[in-house]
Amino acid sequence: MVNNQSSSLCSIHGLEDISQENAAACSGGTITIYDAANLQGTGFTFNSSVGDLRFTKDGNLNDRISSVRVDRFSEWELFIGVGFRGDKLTLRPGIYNLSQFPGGFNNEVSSLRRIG
Ligand SMILES: [Ca+2]
Repeated sequence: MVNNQSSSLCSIHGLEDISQENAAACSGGTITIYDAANLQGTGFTFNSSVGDLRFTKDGNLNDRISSVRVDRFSEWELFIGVGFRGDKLTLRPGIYNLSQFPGGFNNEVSSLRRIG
């Protein structure tokens, strides 16, 4: 799990004792998903595709995502169904509340695919 403190860790040069997950976040390419709007609640970070959010290293995250942060150097697709099925949302780097998009993505996303 990577929280908001990871962005400040990234700016500390010469810091070697950071976790593997923080290192991934610092190098870019991650998505962090939150179960509340405005990047609130608990954040869970991934650097590769997740085909089924019911079963992740952090437990069942299915149909819970309300906001996301897409890190630099990456692009992600969020799907309503598991296995990259159903309606999808394509997100470039930035922060988003899923309620801002039409199609009912809030609390419905079930898989994540990294496409860039
Ligand atoms: Ca779903």
